[in-house]
Amino acid sequence: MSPYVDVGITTFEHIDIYGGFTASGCCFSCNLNYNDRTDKSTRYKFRIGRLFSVIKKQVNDIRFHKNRTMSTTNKTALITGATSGIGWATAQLFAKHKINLVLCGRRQERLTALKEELKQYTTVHTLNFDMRDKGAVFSAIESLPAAFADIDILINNAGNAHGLEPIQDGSIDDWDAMLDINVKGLLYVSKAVIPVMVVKKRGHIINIGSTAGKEVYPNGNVYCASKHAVDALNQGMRIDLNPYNIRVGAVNPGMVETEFSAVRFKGDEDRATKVYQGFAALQAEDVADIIHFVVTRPYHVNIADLVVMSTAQASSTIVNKRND
Ligand code: NDP
Ligand code: 8X3
Repeated sequence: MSPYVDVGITTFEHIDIYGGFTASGCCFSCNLNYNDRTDKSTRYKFRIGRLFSVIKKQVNDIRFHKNRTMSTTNKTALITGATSGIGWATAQLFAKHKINLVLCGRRQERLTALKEELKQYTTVHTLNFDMRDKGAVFSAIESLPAAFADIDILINNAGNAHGLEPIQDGSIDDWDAMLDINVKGLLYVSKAVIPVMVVKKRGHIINIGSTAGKEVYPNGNVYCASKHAVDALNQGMRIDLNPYNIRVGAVNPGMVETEFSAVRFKGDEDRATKVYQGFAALQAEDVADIIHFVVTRPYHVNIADLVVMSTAQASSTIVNKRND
């Protein structure tokens, strides 16, 4: 259809779009001269064509500035480590924004409870696998029903610290666990999900790193190494997936009050609780809010690398704790 519309001049003198945008302002910007009634019809057509393209652009600008977010309704997100902490809170928030969910973890009873709770908001599918088990990761993701297989958002969240010992006293089993889960498991899940995104030339991967991936602290050695690896993989994924229009970014929290320290200290709840005493630590919901903010930016905006700490924390080792 031709963009040129043959209308009388007075017809568009009173165009009013979204209250307040009038033809006079528009004509000013496209330099249409009302009084030049001697112009040939073709020149009017040309100018009216320009007028309509200016109107279209301004309407788009108004819409964009009114709501600078991207809708995630009916998108599908796969979240690893959804049975606890940051992953759990992200699943809750995503569900309330009608994002279809694929929720992963090892604790089946928690996955079942989550699905039961969240199905009032969105569709939920659960996958039970151990991130260390390469075969299990691939067969779980390959088993996704069609309604959940087209993943738009991948939250690489599952992971933990195991132990807090000087390097000479560290447990090899702990080292294996951290490198196998936090690094290799993240790679397996990414390898299984990325092809879908490459084909459609669209997708968003958020890697949950840590301040431990930005600086090393005493006794953090292998956990810090695993999170430095996540930092490197975040950059590497962003570079390699750049030709495919895929967004890749990391959210790197400081201390968050979750089951993280209970796992690190192997169930020693007293020691775990003390980590978060005397200051207002980040909560899992704070990080979930940030993850939701990241995924709802307009598609041309990619938050590549974000660090968040509680106000009381200045670095891995400097935390302003009350002495009471
Ligand atoms: P939680 O311990 O509360 O949650 C960890 C999640 O990871 C659980 O859902 C757990 O599920 C899953 N997970 C752990 N091991 C495996 C495995 N082998 N296979 C499958 N899933 C596994 O900790 P957070 O929520 O705090 O941690 C989430 C992420 O945030 C981690 O990557 C962590 O390193 C990072 N982080 C945490 C910080 C903190 O201070 N809490 C700060 C910075 C980053 P299940 O046990 O059911 O398998
Ligand atoms: C978790 C935060 O400071 O315990 O990644 O390493 S910290």
